[in-house]
Amino acid sequence: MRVLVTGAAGIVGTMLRPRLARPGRVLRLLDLVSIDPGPGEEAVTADLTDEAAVRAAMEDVQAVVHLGGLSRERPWADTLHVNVHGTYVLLEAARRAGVRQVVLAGSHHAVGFHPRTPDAARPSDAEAEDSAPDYLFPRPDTFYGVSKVAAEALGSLYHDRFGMNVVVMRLGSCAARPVDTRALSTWLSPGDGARLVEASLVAGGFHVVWGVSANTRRWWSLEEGRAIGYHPEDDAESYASSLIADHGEPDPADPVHALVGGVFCTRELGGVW
Ligand code: 15L
Repeated sequence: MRVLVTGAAGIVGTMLRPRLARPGRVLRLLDLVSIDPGPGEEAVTADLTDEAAVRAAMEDVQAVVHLGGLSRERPWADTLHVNVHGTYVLLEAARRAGVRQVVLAGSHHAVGFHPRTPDAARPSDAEAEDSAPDYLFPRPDTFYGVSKVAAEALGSLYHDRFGMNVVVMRLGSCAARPVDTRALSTWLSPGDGARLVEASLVAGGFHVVWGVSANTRRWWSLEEGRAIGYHPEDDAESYASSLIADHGEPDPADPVHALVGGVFCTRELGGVW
């Protein structure tokens, strides 16, 4: 099986690359910057918005993990071109090549303006601690968040039109370790990121799942993730005492903690930060 991984040299791609290696699986690593391929890997240097290059990269591919694109806020034109058009180019190339399985890196910033507890009187998840349900309606916090809503919409369209199996991961804070007290709730460990991609690579249908570890303090549902076979093993709580000693207890009234998108909700729209 050959899996095309876009954005393979990025932060998430670099963490996932060794964890997605399997006997009998070839990872075709695509990025703007050149990559030195190891055993079981192939490298393609290409721009995601270059239709001919992406079509060529799709040859003999059975599945795609799309991590490429801008991962933070940028001016509208850049976000539209790279994230929205780039995702269209990727899905269209996948369709033409007959690829049936696509995993898209979405983001919680697609729903960033939702408050942490949308409606306390109406528990929206079977688990009390998960106050943000799966399939939360889009409420982006940035142009970046809008582009991730568009990725969800494009994934849904290609599923309904062409029967492609698509999972969009609403990724939290994917890093080697949680870097601040917010991430005690939003952290996605590299190991759990790989577990989520593996589950997504065999899921049928169209799904939007939260990309979050089994954090004690999480407030995002794991129900849909579990339904596709994602069983996270890590918990940011093991970093809680040192992070709280350094930064203090999280203040639930602070927008950083009160809104799903945290600081993305308050920083300059379309700025470079
Ligand atoms: C994201 O979606 C970004 O890609 C990443 O840079 C982080 O800022 C993350 O969200 C987060 O909010 O923790």
